[in-house]
Amino acid sequence: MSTVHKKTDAYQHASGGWGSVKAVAGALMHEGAPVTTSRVLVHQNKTDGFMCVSCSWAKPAHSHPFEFCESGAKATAWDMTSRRVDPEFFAGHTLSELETWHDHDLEEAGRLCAPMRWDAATDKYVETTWEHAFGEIGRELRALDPDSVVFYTSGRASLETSYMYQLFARMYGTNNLPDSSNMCHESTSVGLTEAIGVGVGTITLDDFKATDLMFFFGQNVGTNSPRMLHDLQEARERGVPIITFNPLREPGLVSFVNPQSPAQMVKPGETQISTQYHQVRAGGDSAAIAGICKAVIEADDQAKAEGRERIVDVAFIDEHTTGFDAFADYVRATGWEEIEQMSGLPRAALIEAADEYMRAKAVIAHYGMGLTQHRMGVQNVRMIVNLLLLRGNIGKPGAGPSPIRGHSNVQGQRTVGITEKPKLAPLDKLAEQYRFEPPRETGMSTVDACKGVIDGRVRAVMQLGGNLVRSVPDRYAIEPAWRKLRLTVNVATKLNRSHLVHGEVSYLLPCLSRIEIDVRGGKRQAVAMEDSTGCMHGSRGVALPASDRLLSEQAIVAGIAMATLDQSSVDWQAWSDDYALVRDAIAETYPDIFHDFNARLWTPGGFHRPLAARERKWKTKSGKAEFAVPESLNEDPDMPERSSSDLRLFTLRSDSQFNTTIYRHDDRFRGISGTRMVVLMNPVDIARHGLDPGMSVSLEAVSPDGVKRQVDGFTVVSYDVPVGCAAGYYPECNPLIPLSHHAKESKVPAAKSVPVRVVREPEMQQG
Ligand SMILES: Nc1nc2c(c(=O)[nH]1)N[C@H]1C(S)=C(S)[C@@H](COP(=O)(O)OP(=O)(O)OC[C@H]3O[C@@H](n4cnc5c(=O)[nH]c(N)nc54)[C@H](O)[C@@H]3O)O[C@H]1N2
Ligand SMILES: Nc1nc2c(c(=O)[nH]1)N[C@H]1C(S)=C(S)[C@@H](COP(=O)(O)OP(=O)(O)OC[C@H]3O[C@@H](n4cnc5c(=O)[nH]c(N)nc54)[C@H](O)[C@@H]3O)O[C@H]1N2
Ligand SMILES: [Mo]
Repeated sequence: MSTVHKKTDAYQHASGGWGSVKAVAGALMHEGAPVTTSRVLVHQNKTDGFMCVSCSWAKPAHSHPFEFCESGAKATAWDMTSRRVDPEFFAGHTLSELETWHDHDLEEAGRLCAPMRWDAATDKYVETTWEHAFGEIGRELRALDPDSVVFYTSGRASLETSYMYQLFARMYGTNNLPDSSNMCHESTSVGLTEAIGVGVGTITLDDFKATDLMFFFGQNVGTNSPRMLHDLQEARERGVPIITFNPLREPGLVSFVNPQSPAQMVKPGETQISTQYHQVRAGGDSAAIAGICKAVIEADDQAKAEGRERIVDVAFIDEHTTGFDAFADYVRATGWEEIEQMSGLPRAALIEAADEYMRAKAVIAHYGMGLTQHRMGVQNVRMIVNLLLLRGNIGKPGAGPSPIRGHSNVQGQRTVGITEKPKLAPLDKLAEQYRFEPPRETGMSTVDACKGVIDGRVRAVMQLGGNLVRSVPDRYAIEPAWRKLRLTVNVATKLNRSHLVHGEVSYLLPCLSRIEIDVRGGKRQAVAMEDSTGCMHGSRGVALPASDRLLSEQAIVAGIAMATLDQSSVDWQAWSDDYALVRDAIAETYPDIFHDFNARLWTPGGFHRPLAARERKWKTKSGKAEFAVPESLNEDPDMPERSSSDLRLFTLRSDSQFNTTIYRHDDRFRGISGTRMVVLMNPVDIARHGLDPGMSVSLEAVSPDGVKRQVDGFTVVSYDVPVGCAAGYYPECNPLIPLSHHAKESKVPAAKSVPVRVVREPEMQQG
């Protein structure tokens, strides 16, 4: 049986504090470059420095002396490691052997150093030249049907790289431009666009100063966007309540000690973060929000009947919205019994939240993967909007929806055209600017691309960052299918599983990290990104590159474009030698957002993109903000009746990982160390299944298609999870998720509600 060191009291301390300082120091020491790395950290998220490679939280105009957090420092240390995966490393290992390594060990082996080509005779990656790599990739791509090629982007690439990449893919002939947001906030892009006419959040950092209530739905701020804790702490010090909905009591959402506040560090004064904490059932958020809205509407009905001041914002609703009456009728008609059953929360708890909501004049609703990664993920987003619209909480200071994005430039990539959906890209403008006919058919999303790899329609996959064979669902079907591809090209900083599961022709192309100094055309280059609040920032690397054979992502995209396209009106060479020219091109395509891009690149605090919804202009079908009646409060209405022993598994990140990158096998905040192969269960369910904590179990998916999906060697951990739910780690649990189990409209894999059964492993395996 694997060892699980779980403190019985989980993590009793606030997040941040000395634990965080110790973790940062540990990460720097471990990666072997403590002095230079700590110097580098001073430049993190500063106006003239580099944008952190971790999350996408906003960067203030007046920065703290150390504008980084534990997670960001770990991510920086990870990139700045002194270890190298150079051609000598690859000479010592076949890919079949490397496949036996753990994911953590692959990445920990160090930074990739030189362009490599897979050699079939020796089953090894062998060093090649950039020229040869571009030449062969170009020849391969020219021989393929563009619709059989997929160009994936993980969310780190800069605005400049992303713009070049989408333009290249479209000039080549395809809209197959899936990206990480297809697995992440696509439910937001779809839901918010339908509801308020913009696919992104509408708040800025200034709104934190004007708000008087914040909601937190399914986002784990202490681990995944810790710099935001400063903003939350300041709001809490002003007395702003925070109401959290999360199946787990996440320490970072409970309380916080600011490691950069000497006063808090010396006399441990924690800031309580959440003033109400509701442990909603996984997938129960639509029901919980329906309950809050029901309480608001009922209070409003009463106020109206008694001739008192109305509770809903009647003037706003009349002038700015459609669909209010139908929505109000729906919540009136929905019984508390159904709401309680679906949300797992008592009526009193939802009324407590509603009372606070009705007292507040300006409300922000933050949310994350706990809301978007569900079959009803888009509906969840629409329910957030319904809640906000009731009291006019969009388009005024201190109020609005706040989807907290993941990767550091995932939002920006969409802004500059990385999308499989032609209607989201300015195709007419691109046609005119570059004198070519862009493809008009819808391309493949990430889920579609995976289906295409499985059914053979896809012949080549290029990944600009990312680790698809690990991050997507249905790993046991994905990996064998991936090996049948004709061409795989990976642009990456570190070795991962997707580089080992390769096609007949396979290239591994190492790129600079954003932290590193990038000199092209004799000049030190800068790049730009967009944060979660729609703000654009410049970023300039400060560290020496890991190897002299690395190229920037811009240069790699340009190199492949030149080798692939017969002719092109773009001077790719000039663009790859001077990124300011790319910014000019972006400004020409998107003048509203990016006019004077180069001049505004270093604006302290960044420059904002205009957002119509902030001005209460609604670019929706009706021209108004739209209420939506939910289809069902059940988290998966299409799923046939399930047995009462099934659990609803939600997959999580620990504080020691960045997506598929596993720094350590520990989860400090949740008190789990030494392994990630655990399933967190409520003691009631443990007993009901005849199990004991510490027991070794298998997890079996309850799959509608009859395919067996199972993972073994998991240890039962007793944890404060709602009855009927269970939690496990991403990506270890990904083999359990059927590819078809995704949000209905947005196709985001429903990683937060996977029906599973827990099965005791045979006694002999119990060891
Ligand atoms: N250190 C670090 N930072 C990261 C990342 C990382 O891996 N490591 N990843 C980055 C990326 S790409 C992203 S998208 C973000 C992700 O950041 P988050 O959006 O925080 O995503 P998760 O950690 O997957 O889980 C979110 C929370 O949702 C809760 N939850 C699960 N199911 C439900 C539900 O049904 N309802 C509700 N209300 N809550 C639920 C979980 O308990 C968990 O606390 O973080 C980014 N930042
Ligand atoms: N079960 C489950 N599955 C999930 C999720 C979940 O919560 N549960 N979350 C989903 C989410 S929100 C996301 S965003 C996806 C993420 O999925 P992906 O985008 O596929 O994966 P990452 O782990 O972010 O990618 C890590 C790799 O990117 C490369 N890399 C790092 N930095 C750079 C760089 O600067 N440039 C380049 N070119 N490469 C770089 C490194 O080689 C590293 O190994 O996973 C999704 N999958
Ligand atoms: Mo993400």
